Amino acid sequence: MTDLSALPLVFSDEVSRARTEGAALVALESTIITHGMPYPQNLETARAVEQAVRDNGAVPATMAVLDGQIHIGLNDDTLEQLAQARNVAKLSRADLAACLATGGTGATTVAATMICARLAGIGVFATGGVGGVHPGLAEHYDISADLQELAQTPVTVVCAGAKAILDLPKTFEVLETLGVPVITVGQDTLPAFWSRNSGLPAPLRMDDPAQIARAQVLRGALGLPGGQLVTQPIPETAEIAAEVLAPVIAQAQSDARTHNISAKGLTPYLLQRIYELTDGASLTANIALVLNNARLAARIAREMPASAT
Ligand code: PSU
Repeated sequence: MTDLSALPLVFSDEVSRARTEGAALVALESTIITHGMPYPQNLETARAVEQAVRDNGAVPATMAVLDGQIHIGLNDDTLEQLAQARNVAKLSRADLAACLATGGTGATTVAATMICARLAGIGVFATGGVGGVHPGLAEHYDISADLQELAQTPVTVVCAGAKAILDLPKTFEVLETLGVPVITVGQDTLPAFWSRNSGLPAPLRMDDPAQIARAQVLRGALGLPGGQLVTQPIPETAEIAAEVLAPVIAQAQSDARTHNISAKGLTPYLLQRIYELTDGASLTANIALVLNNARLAARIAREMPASAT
């Protein structure tokens, strides 16, 4: 067990109350706010996602590191400050402790949010899309730390697949190698973030939130480390067809190469470029899929016993 007293953890009033009452909790990340969407849509989305969790019977816990403290749940003022802040660090497993030690401020990626969720005893987390294997692996070895985190931290992550800017076949191969259950909800093929269908078969399909929660609990009981990746397709009315998006993604990737963008800067750059190239349509889709994932995560969280983590 982690010694929580040694950690600078700050719980929001809403999350503290939920913990006392044993209410269902859903973790939310902050990198999507600081690096994934422009202001003010990032703030509006963060608020709407929290509300979607509440409307579906759970309590939201948005994670961030502020002045060297891990915040589990943010109040509205803090959410607003974060949404407008510039040059906030993007924290993953490798830099979380260093940020705490130096009193820094940073937004949590999927990997860092999973770590914070586990500390807070939260077993379910909703986001848009996990990181993965970027294309051109031979020249630029870029694999998101999110994948390794799924293999070791027992949190069920609800997303709309990996972002379509990634090499999806390689991303799901890596997850298979790492022994991460990849579960699709409602269809037999993996979704592709802005589009419903990646053309890749879903390794597992489960449509019942109670079964998804139970599978996470049984993983723990079996002595298997790690979480599960739940992939839910974007709502039909909000999707952008893969054929429409493919040339846009190719253009954004070519622009990233021209400007020598890599490492932590790559995903935010590509998302921003695709937003520009689609006249904002990619953002509208991104918002719709995150909200949809928040609703499902709340339904899974309600089925998860507090001791699941
Ligand atoms: N989901 C979104 N938008 C985002 C992200 C998720 O809809 O920006 C963030 C998550 O924080 C995820 C990160 O961990 O993108 C992946 O970044 P990278 O490829 O650098 O690992």
